[in-house]
Amino acid sequence: MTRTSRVTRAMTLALAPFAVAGIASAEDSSDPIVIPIHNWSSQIVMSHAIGQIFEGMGNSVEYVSTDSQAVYEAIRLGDAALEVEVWEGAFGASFNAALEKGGIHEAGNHNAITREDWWYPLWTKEACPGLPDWEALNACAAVFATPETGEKGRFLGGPVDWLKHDAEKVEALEMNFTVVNAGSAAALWAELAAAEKDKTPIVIFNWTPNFAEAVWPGEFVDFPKWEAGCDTDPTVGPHPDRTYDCGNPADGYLKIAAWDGMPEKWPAAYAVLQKVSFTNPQIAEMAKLVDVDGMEPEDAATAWLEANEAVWKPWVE
Ligand code: TMO
Repeated sequence: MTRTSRVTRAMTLALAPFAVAGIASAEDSSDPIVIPIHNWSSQIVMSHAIGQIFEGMGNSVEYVSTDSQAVYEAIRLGDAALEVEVWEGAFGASFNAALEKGGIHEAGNHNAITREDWWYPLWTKEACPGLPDWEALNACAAVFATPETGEKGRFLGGPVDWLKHDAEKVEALEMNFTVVNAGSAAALWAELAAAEKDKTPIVIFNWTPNFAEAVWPGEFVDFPKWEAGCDTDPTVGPHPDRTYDCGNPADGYLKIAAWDGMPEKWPAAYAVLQKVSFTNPQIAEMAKLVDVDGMEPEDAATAWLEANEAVWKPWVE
């Protein structure tokens, strides 16, 4: 940016105090608000719900399919405007790295508690009664063995971009398991449904809030408790010389992130975004509309907004 344009910009800001304060005179840019879409249902439905609220205010919105880790760099650079679901377990590290570089900030925090980790449906406990303890799971590894994993137990992880470091965890805790990554969230539910038919023991990656908890009662595996730095600092966690020797946060946050340029470019939409806050049951319901009821995410978002006006209308008024 040249010196002249920097001065012009500063003057524009000085002359437009109302715009800066977010009062009615602030006009949102007609450029589309780019909302990134990932590969699990609640995020897709929530993105469309918030996008449809913005469209109802007269904004234009563009949905772009984006890698769920790279998105924080994209937002920092202004290529995407916001992220509606920053899960602490999966994305805390990428979000923090982007925060440190600058250009992105926390715009809100859902009234939700999240957990993402190894999980099993309750019938699995019959074959491995010491669950949910991780050492009991490890002692039962043979129960989860498949031709694909030989003598080792099979752990079905999520798509690789969720970057759960399951293989690192297996190594750090010396577990008798092999990690197999599912190609999609839908592949996790398909395997779970298949295992349910004859109550085959199975351990997969799962999370809450999610529709799955209403369909398949189950439990998360209890690993050594997450402590900040367990993923980066070998001294943190039970093994003083290893990283990833711990579980994921059991009471993780779910935040909303935004590009630093958003408040100035789309002040009205940003003011709404700051008020957005969904609860565990609301988020689980958004996923259910797609994963159980089979709706398209756009239609699920519209249906959710129609059924829940009392939740979101006050954010817009
Ligand atoms: C990122 N996820 C919510 C699927 O764990």
